[in-house]
Amino acid sequence: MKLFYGPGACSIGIHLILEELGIPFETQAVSTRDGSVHKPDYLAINPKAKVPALLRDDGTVLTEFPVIAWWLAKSHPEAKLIPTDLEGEARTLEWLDYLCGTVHPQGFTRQFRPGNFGKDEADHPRVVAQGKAMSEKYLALIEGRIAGDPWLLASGYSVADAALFFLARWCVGPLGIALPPKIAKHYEAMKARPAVQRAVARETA
Ligand SMILES: N[C@@H](CCC(=O)N[C@@H](CS)C(=O)NCC(=O)O)C(=O)O
Repeated sequence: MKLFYGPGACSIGIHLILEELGIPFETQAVSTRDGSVHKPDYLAINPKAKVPALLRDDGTVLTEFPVIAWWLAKSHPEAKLIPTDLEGEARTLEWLDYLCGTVHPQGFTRQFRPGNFGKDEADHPRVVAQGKAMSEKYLALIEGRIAGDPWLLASGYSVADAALFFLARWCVGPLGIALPPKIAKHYEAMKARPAVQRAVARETA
């Protein structure tokens, strides 16, 4: 298997899940900052021009963070990265969908790529400020719905935690957004996991 990831991008979440599984995998960095995701070589892998993308051992490529996370967890039940009961699985997918499908593209992408939301550069500071306000609102909602301690689900660690990690990492890093207490505790607990440390070290080497 080979993970295509962008240094500093959301794909760190899939990277750390692969590390949690303890299976062999390769990685290839594709920058989201210099336009590499739009070059023909990468479009041949993922025509959506996004990371993460996972090239599987059968030669097929899987895209979309929530689906890759779900597929990896379900393919390796021994790693216990997703609850086995229907309700627990549904709650995991609910988190993944919200974090990757709403919080990331609405609140955070406005701050990283204001040009996606308005062509006029004069509007960009307003778009960034709007994205920050939206992100803070989303974080407050997430804070109130964390069911475990420190993990998102009361049942324990799951692939959903990998999605909250990349969002918190952006807050603490480039965006300078203060984390509410439970999310801050979650972030510290994620950073203490050896699998997370290995993924971060590879991406920042
Ligand atoms: N729906 C995709 C979105 C992934 C996504 O937005 N990835 C960003 C990096 S965090 C990206 O590849 N951006 C490149 C670009 O928009 O040019 C998923 O959930 O995997």
